[in-house]
Amino acid sequence: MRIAFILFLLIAPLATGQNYVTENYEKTEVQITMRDGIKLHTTIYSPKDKSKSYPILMQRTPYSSRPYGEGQMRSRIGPNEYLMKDGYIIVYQDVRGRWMSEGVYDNMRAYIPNKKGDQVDEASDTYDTIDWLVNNVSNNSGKVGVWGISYPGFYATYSLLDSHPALKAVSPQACIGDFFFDDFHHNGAYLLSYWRATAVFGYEKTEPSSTSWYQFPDLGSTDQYQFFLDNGPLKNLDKYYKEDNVFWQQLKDHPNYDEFWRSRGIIQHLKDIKPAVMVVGGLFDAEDLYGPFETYEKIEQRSNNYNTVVFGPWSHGDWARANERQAIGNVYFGDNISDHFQKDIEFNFFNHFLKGAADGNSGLPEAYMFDSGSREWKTYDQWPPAGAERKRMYLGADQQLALSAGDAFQEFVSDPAKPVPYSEDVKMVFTPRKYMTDDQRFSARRTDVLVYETEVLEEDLVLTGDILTRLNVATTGTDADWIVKVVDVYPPDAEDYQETQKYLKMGNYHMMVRSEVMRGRFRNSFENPEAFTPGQKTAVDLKLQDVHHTFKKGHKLQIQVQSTWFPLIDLNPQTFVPNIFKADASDFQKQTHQVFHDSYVELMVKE
Ligand code: PG9
Repeated sequence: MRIAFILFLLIAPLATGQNYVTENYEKTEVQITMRDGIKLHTTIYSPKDKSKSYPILMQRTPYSSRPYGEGQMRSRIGPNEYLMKDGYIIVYQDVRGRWMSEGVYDNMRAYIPNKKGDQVDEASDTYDTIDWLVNNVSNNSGKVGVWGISYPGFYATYSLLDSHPALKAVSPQACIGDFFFDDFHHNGAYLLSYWRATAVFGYEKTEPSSTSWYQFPDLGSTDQYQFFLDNGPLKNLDKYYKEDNVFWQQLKDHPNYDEFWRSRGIIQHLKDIKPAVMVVGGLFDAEDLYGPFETYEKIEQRSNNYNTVVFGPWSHGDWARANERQAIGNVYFGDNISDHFQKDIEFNFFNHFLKGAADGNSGLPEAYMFDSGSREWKTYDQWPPAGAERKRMYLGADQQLALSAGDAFQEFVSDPAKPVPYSEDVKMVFTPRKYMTDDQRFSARRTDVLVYETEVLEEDLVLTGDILTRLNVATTGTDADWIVKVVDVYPPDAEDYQETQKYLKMGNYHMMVRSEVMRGRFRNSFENPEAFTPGQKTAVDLKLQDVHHTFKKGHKLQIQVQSTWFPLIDLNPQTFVPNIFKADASDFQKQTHQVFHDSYVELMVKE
């Protein structure tokens, strides 16, 4: 009896959502013809109540326009239940070249400014789709919103370019900004942990398809660390892709930030935006963190439209799920945080601009930011908030964060044969999603990780905004990666949560707050990599994405520096080669690295 009841509780929300849609919406599927004649498969859910008109909410996706229950991953239809029940026309579209749509797919298709004749990109496809919808879908109010998470978030951002006049509100969420800084690379280091995901975009379908046409390689291992360590250089991985995976080939052929990647970045085009925008992201989003922060910031700098930002204590896409307790790994943040977002933030944003006065006064703040240390929402009229001052802390001797520079250095041996794991529990994953709050004690105790920390804080230290790092380093080699981690060291008597595994207690927990890598060859230019001169002191600058975190009294702020982070990122041979994707095993050399005590982090401290 008890099992059945539990199962009902688990399925009920889904069923409710599905039953509500079935009872109150009707579904049609159409092929909308683009200006170049290509037809895009579009699914339309319209309220059965035809006595009213409704705005349109659309998502364009490479992951199929079919919702949950028809073999797809979505747990429900629409951006959230509150909007569904308030009454919207919900539209999903397979983007060009994916699933049931015609045409040729182009991964992160480059935007074409000033398009001529039947030149097309995702902006023109969005424009042509919206034009058809407002002129052909019954009971539509003539106002359109677009939303999307992750890759659909990229298409949401894209809808802002050459936008249709009916497009009034857009919410890019965990939106990819640029594949050289989101998802597959971080500052030029390749995300090896994403390697299996290249299959999703690596193969062309031969005809419209309602079933996936690509296959994931069978690696025969659940231990991602050991699998990739045993496989050695990246070029040894080719054998796992049965036929040539186009995207994997592109990754190998374009190791630098060349025109192939630059042309596909969308951030550069974000100016003179007209629709209202609400950018949403997760402070612990391991896939797309660069994209949402950069999207909000560049729109804020170069447009006068209504532009707001929301960041919660979420991993990738958590805010769209109905999870009661919000926790990431061992760290618990609170209850009903996603529900609050859906009901009080996302609902108000779209209803204001698609059903209300559509002026700039949505009642929402400019920045709705969760503090991942004090575990509470805070709102600001700008981001980063006023009153935040840059404070410099030096990576000093004796594992201390110092207020003045030292003149010596600390050194460590970096061995590609025994790299620092990126987590204590490195399973074979599709993409890494849950490591960003993991306990960092395991790495702090390794001899190839340098540690610097404050004394026990005598009062709260509130960090907001980005963290700029200047590493002054030297190496016996000619290439190296530099990873910086910002860690909140809990006091010995910190409280435990139900998420805490039975063997792990939160006393002295080293919570990772932010982390980033700079592939040293790109320190001066992402387009033109440069070798290090052995033994020569060299500056490496590294920006860590924004944080919003109170290091509470009794905690310590800790910085960790290391040169391997495996297999989150691939191994740097530590000898300069033209293309690491084509390096030989003999190129991978143990080297000794030095970090000088005039290196520093610059934190934005909010008084
Ligand atoms: N940005 C996410 C992703 C991209 C490519 C491969 C795997 C994941 C996403 O769209 O979910």
